[in-house]
Amino acid sequence: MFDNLSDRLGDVFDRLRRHGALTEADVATAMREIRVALLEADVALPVVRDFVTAVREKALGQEVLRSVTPAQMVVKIVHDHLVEVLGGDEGTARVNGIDLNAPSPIVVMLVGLQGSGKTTTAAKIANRLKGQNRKKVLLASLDVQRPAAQEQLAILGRQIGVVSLPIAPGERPVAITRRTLQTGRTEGYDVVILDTAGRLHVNEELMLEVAAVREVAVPHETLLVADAMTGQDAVNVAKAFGERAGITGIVLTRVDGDSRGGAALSMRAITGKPIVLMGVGERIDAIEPFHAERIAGRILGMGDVVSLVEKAAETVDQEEAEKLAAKLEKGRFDLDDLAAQLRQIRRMGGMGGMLNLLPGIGKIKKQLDEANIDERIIKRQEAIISSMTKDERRNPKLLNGSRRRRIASGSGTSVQEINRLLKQYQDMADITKKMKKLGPKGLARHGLAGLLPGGLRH
Ligand SMILES: Nc1nc2c(ncn2[C@@H]2O[C@H](COP(=O)(O)OP(=O)(O)O)[C@@H](O)[C@H]2O)c(=O)[nH]1
Ligand SMILES: [Mg+2]
Repeated sequence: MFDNLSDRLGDVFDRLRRHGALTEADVATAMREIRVALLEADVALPVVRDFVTAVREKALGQEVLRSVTPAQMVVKIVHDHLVEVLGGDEGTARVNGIDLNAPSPIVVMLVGLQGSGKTTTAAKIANRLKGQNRKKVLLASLDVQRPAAQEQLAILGRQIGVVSLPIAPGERPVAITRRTLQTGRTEGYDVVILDTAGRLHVNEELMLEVAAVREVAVPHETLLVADAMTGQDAVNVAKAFGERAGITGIVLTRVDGDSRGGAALSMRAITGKPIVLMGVGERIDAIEPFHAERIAGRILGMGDVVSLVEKAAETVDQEEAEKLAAKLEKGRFDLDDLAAQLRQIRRMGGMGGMLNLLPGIGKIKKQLDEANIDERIIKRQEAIISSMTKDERRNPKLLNGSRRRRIASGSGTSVQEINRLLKQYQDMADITKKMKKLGPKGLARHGLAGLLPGGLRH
């Protein structure tokens, strides 16, 4: 997967690398080429458009770190944005693609078109949950559409030593579902996996069947199984299922045969649902959890450049802190500054220990505690801010309802989260204004000197 896209992007960066400093024209040319590369990789048009816009915004606003070249900087920006588009680390809370944080039996329902790989995937997931996580798994086929579909699952189950629900000829999907849940409860299964029937295309009959089964099953996970090789079609299917079937995640299959990778890049952005697993072959063990970071690395093939820039970024923490201090003194504090602070907090390993270093910060501390700040939340907040345009970051007053909705879908968050972040920002901005009034001496008198970022570091 991604071979062609990798090559194309490699060429773009090679050309950039010859320059000493990036001009606006360089960035424009690179973005044009990245756009073509993404389109050739079959990435959906709106996703390409947003991608290019976001990267251009970041590239133009970005100061080049000491000790890296501008081109390396662009590689890093493209990498980070790829990770974001692919869903960041939202999949890491899952175990083999499944969120196991629910009472047993956890119901997992697989939906998708005929031939997308549902039955194979059901067995693959069952095999991993049993082998790696010691889960007691029950498989059940609701596929009464295709002859022998139920036998297919039973055979796979026998191969991996996982029980499948005994077949009752003539039984309808909803009745099979009831019997599966009953068996799951009475026989103490941890996870039951429902393998549903597909159709050749998304149609009303399929959606009604899925809805009827969902109503009875109340699945904890509804995973769409989609064939990566069908590219844009897979994205359209995902969109339809996302709107009608309440999917919680996506399994991309036949990734082994997909050299373009466009589906992977578009899915998360268009549906807002995470890709949780990738099927990489016909064998029962040919399935992998989806790691956005790793996939982005594979697409770019420039891990060394990315880590180089990351190292360089660490060394500018101090510079950032000093700049922020200067802004605070002038009583100016925008969302770029908040993002810089969030980054620092994350690098320093979370809020926990750090807050204790700050005297006289009771109000903020309480808010942060209430907001239950942890690393994942901070990352989401960073994602929100980086989905904003430069103007919006400078001037948060621009953020009306429709902009907030756009940012929510761009960052895979919700409008409520954005509202919370802006409230937090407003509180901080208010404090900086007060600090300005107090002046440096007043700050010291109020024991607030520690609030200045220079004071965060020891
Ligand atoms: N190469 C490859 N083949 C797969 C993958 N997943 C499923 N298949 C094959 O796709 C075909 C259809 O799979 P099946 O599970 O029956 O699809 P269903 O109709 O959605 O249940 C079978 O021949 C599978 O072996 C995959 O990740 N890679
Ligand atoms: Mg099947």
